[in-house]
Amino acid sequence: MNRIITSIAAIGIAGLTFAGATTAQEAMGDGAVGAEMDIPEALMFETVDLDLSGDISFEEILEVDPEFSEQLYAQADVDGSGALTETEYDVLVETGVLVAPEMG
Ligand SMILES: [Ca+2]
Repeated sequence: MNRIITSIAAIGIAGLTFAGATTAQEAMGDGAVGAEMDIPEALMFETVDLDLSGDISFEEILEVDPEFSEQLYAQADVDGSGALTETEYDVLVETGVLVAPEMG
């Protein structure tokens, strides 16, 4: 239970960053689907789920960010299943906790 509370706190903090990004996107006047963020292809669930298992393993996260901490992964895994569902993974992306690797 304690882990879930910690997780919610972490997402709350990251959410502050997310709110800023949303505002910036609105400022661009894109007018696109409100719920969808402009997620780089490298961070899209379908891209990261390398083995097409339908969830994101810690190893798959490391392919995106080799420095990603196991602790953060455990916090993102809200139901403690050991893998991230698309919903759990999206939280990491939308809060900016997981960022795309630098290109080039
Ligand atoms: Ca997978």
